[in-house]
Formats: sequence, C-alpha cells, structure tokens
Amino acid sequence: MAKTQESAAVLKDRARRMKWWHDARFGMFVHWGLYSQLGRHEWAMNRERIPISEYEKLADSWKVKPRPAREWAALAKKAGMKYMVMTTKHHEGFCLWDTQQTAYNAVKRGPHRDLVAEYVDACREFGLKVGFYYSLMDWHHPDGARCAKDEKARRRFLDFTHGCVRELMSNYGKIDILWYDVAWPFSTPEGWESKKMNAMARKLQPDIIVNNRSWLPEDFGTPEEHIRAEDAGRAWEACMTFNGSWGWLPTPPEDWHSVRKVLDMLRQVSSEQGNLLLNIGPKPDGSVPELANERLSAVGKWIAKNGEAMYGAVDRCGGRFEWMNTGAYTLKKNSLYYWCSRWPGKELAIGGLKGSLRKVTRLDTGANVKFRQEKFRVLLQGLPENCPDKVAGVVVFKLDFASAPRQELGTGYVVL
Ligand code: FHN
Repeated sequence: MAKTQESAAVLKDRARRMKWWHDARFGMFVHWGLYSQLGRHEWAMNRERIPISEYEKLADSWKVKPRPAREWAALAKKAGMKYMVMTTKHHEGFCLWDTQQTAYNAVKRGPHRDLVAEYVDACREFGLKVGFYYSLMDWHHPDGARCAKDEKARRRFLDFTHGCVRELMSNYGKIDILWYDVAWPFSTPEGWESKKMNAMARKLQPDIIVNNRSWLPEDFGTPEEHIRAEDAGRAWEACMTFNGSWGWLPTPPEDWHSVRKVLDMLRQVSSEQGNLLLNIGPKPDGSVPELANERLSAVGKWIAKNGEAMYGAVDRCGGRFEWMNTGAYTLKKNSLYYWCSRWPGKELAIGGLKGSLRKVTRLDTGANVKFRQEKFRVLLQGLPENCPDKVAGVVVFKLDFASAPRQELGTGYVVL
C-alpha cells in the first residue's frame, strides 16, 4: 500500500482518538454467529461447500441463552482487557443486529433479538470500549461475488455494505472501533468506495478508530496469528485465536494458549507499542468456552499485580536490547521491566546493561530487590530459591535507571 504523507492535523487527530487504545493494550475479540452451531470453524460453509439453502436453516435453529454478552464482558474485565470487538456480520452474511438491509438477521430469524444491542449494553455495563467487526466479504448476499464483474451488482452490493455500516455507526450510540475484515472480491479501495464509506463512519462517529482492512491504511495495522510490529509511529494490533479457530471449535486443552503464552504475547506487543486482540469463540448458546474462562481468569489475576509493565505509554525495545536466557523486556523511559519467566534461583544476572541503575523492585509485591551493578552485568540478589509467582511463573522486576537504558551483549564476547 503506497505510503502517503499525512498532514500534521491528521496525525494529531489520530493521536487524540487513539490515546486510550494505546494505553489499553489488551482487547477481546468475539467470533459468534450461525457457524457457532456447527462447531467446525467459522469457514465451515465455504470449506465444506454447504449449499446456501442448507446453511440458511441455521438461521432458524439458532438458540441463544439470555444475554451471553454479559458473560463475555465480565470475563474481559476480569482478564484485564479494556475493549471488545465482536462480529456484527461474518462472511456467512448473517447480521447480528436489527438491520433494514436484509431479513437475514438475528431479529427476524432464530434468536429474534438484537444481539449487537445486547453486546453494546454489556460492554458499557462493564466499562469496556465497543468495537464492531464487519466482514466486507459476504457469502450469502446474491451480489457478494458477482459484484466484481457486474457494475449494477456492484452498486447494489455497495449500497448494502455502506447501508450496513451506516446503521452500525448510527443506531448503537458511541462506537469506538470499526474493524473491517476480508475486503474480497474487490482489491482496491475504489472497488469498495472505502474512502466514502470511512468518511461516513467518521462523520457519524468522530472519535472512531478504523483498522486497515478496507484497502486503506486508516488508523492501525492488523497482523494476524503472529506478532510483528509495524514501522515506528504506525499503530498495530496483533489478533490471535485462542486455539486456532476464531469461531467455536472444541479442541483438546493442549491446543489452547497457556497462561504463560498469553502473557508472553502481551509482553511482545507491549515491547513494540502494539496491542493484543485475543479471541474467544463462544458456544452456540453464547457460553464462554471453559478453557478460555479458566486461562483468561488467570491472566487477569497476574495482570492485576503486574499491569504497570504493559499498560499505558511504553517505549519500543527493538534495537536497544538483546535476547536473554531468563526473560524479556518492556520499557517505559528510564524504567526497564524484566519479565523473568525462567527462574534462575537466588540470584538473577543480566549482562551488558548500560546506564546507572538506581533501584530494583518486584512489581507483584512492590518490595525492593537487592542488586549489585558490575561493569559487565547487573546481579539481582536475595531472591527466593523457587519462582514466587504461582499464577504463571513469571515475575517482573522493575529496574529504574538514571537515564534510558540499553544493552550491549554481542555474540562472541566474554568477560576475561
Ligand atoms: O476469514 C477471517 C477469519 O474468519 C477471521 O475473522 C479473521 C480474524 O481476523 N479474519 C479473516 C482471516 O484473515
């Protein structure tokens, strides 16, 4: 995508709109729809070539428990997540809100409820920012594919698409994030008239944050199922499944990210000023998968004591620190947070740190840690023999320096 120079005013407005998002760090992605009833991934309709007439029956068989979104929001809060993004319409084309664009929706069919309205209410009840996921690709709409080759079909499908976005931006109060997905079959913003669509969204929601999946860069990049920072200055959010499927798909516990893995993903994104959007795929009735509940609850317990190392304004570590054998870093100006995930015993050595070390504390207890700074290493001493963190085996040491620290280790160097 060609990089265009954005005006100072645009950059300033984006910084204003996105400050809460950067500080928030951690969000919950929710993939829930007709596909959840199949329990075989949200792409089952496409991968299994289920005929539309057969698939549509799911619209009337969908039974939803009372207000499941409250369970999601309560768990998100408990897990230390600050915002949510839910599928309002996935590729299957079924709309979870009271839309006038199609009768294929959760109010006219199956649940006979506005599931998006319930989700918005739940987010607000638990003090979470509200994100809407919207799939541009639509396997159900009659023009969803032929729009690529037929101008009349394109017009109809764009009127449908822009109409859906307009409803979502108009009918549910303040919306904080617009998360587009899969801009197939067009391969340009002109095909979708994205500029016009996003300008409409921003006019209706002046503070909204828009991702990069309508063929325009907009506000942030979206690496998926991997963690890779965008260029410095460009916001980014890694979206990750919990067990390899976005939609409900029961798999053995070993397929689900461990608490330690989730914490390491949080550290990785925080170390390069990114966000983590971690997905749950609720069961057909809306229930939270047990393993997601169990592991996110533990993540939240850990974050409650160590969140300082990830929330708020962080600096990029890239190029300033090297990999370590017992842990890894996040950085806030002169404070270096060492996430020790491999407990060394009573003494922890970190080689090659440059800068005058003033103080070391443990984030989980606030206790000062005895340390000695030598020419080639820092020694943290008087530690417990075994790792004291019983939640995940990860202890964060906060090292306060007189100035911004860095590390020089190299490959072949040894101390004589
Ligand atoms: O095809 C979708 C997929 O089902 C899921 O919604 C992810 C989430 O980012 N987006 C697409 C794959 O990139």
